[in-house]
Amino acid sequence: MLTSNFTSYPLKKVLSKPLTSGGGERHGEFLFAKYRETYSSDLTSEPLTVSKSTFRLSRMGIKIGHRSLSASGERRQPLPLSTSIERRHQPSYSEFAQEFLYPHKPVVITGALERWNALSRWTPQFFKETFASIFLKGDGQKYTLGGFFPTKDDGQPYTMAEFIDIVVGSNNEHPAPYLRNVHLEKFLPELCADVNPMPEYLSPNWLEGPFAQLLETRLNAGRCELFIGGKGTKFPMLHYDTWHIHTFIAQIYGVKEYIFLSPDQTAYLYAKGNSSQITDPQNVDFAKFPLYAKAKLIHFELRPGDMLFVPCGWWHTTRILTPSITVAASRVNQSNWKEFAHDLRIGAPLPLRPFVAAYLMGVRAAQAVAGL
Ligand SMILES: O=C(O)CCC(=O)C(=O)O
Ligand SMILES: [Fe+2]
Repeated sequence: MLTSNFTSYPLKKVLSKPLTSGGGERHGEFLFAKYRETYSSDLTSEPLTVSKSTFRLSRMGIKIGHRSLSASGERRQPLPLSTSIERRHQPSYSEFAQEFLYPHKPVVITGALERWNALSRWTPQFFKETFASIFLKGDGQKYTLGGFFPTKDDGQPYTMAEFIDIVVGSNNEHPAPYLRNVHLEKFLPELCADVNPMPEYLSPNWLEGPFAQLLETRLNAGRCELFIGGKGTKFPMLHYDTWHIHTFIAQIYGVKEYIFLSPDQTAYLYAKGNSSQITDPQNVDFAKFPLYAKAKLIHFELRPGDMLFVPCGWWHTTRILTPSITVAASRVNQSNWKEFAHDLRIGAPLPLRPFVAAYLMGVRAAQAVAGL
């Protein structure tokens, strides 16, 4: 448990370790000073709703308070969807930071993954042929953030070949289960080279480094997570990512549809922690969730080569339109530190909050000194 880690971790030792170098001025304080002031005023007034249970649960793995929407009540046609989010081709880092990262504004970046071999190499067929007889299971892996391997009805693991056949044959009536949030480095380390180099937009990463060890074990240091699903497969919940992390979602193969709602829509979403009780945003029981009628949805597709920036606090979920392979990575840095640290603090049991606060101040100070 994180809480006991916090009590036992030697803070003095952490603070006395040597600092890492790197990063540079571009990601440093001047960015914060310049952009944060301009863009953060409405964000800071946003109520933070992460509960103690959410602190312990995964950002995606454990359902909280889901209700069956099919049991009763009025149903309507899917809501009219608003216009899409912005698409940008290879913005400079400072454009990205100024217009999207610090304002917490989503964007689809095109052309960021051009150097990834995965784009030309990874297909369902490639996974089937290369890893045919491996079992989809996470033995020996720490899945603190709810990585999910689908299993057969009797609980036995699929082989990759069996699973890919289901993915390819998937349809809206019988959707394939979702292999999701699986740590690529632990599951198929040989594939990590195919998703390199990481686009600059993912820098800096405060989830790694000698001062962030506790965060590393909880959030896998922001390393890549793998997702494979078929037509009709859905992410199981409408949510925003735990602890107000940002997430970058790189689409390798196939097409996915995303629904987004900005943080200012939270009042209409029947939130329990960072999950909404509304599981399917396009098929909602309005008798149970009348406020949802006011919610403004944003709808768009992600195609191979696209990279989506999901800013902290933005509600989202997805449905797969064609067999799909995706890689995602989480980030915390100056641009969402305040929200992240707040969630960690209020998620900790009351007596431990001062320790959590002290630890977080240490991490923050270390990053500042390192120039990140
Ligand atoms: O399936 C997807 O692409 C969405 C992933 C996601 O929202 C998450 O891992 O938190
Ligand atoms: Fe998410």
